[in-house]
Amino acid sequence: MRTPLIAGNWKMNGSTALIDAFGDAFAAAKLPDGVDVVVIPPFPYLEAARNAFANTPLQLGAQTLNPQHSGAHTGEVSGRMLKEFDVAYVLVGHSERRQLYRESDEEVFDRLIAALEVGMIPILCVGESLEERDAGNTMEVVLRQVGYVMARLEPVQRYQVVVAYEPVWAIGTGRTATPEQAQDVMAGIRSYQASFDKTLAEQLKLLYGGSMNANNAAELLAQPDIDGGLVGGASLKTDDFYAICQSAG
Ligand code: G2H
Repeated sequence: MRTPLIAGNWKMNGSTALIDAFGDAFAAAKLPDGVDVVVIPPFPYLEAARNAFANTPLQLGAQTLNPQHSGAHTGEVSGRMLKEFDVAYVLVGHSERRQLYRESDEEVFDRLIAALEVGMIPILCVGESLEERDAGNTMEVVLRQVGYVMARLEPVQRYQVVVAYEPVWAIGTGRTATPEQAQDVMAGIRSYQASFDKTLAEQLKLLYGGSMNANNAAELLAQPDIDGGLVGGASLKTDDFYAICQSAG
């Protein structure tokens, strides 16, 4: 019912050589039917990626966007620009953006709206810190982040958002949430969405992120409320990323 989605967030990593390696590997690769696969490289590689991925099933994503479509914002990139490079997805609210660049829920919402305005699919990232988990506040934190956005969207816009649950303590640490821990939070997000609309809750695509790799992906993706993965470190190797995509089939 919900199409699996695997997205590789390269963060501030990669090179034109890696773009070419992915183009070559995925041109030859057979992906499972009905699995959407997105590569999210840094901005400077988007044009090279668009060309290298032309004969592959890989779609393109971006790691952030400015809430404005143009203007005096030195160093920033707008959704309108990203659309010119066939960028279909964009991350908003990644914990690294929230922490390192102090992005508030309000800014995350503004970026998400900018993505919707240009027809890109926003991947809204949410997740709790270790302190918040240890204090028993995981669901409260996650639902505050999801709810801030969802409560402000028009009903039809809620269908255009993908949500990625990424426990902050599992990001880049090699420490993955257990499938049960991830499933519990995903089920909580889905049932929260049902408070808006039951059909929305059934259709909402939920990704797990946080040290997903070729060894743990199958077990995570087998959970009933996990529809895909947002993969960081393991998305920088063609073999590992391909194996994760296979697990989603
Ligand atoms: C979480 C994830 C990708 P990693 O940030 O967004 O990264 O898989 O390296 O934990």
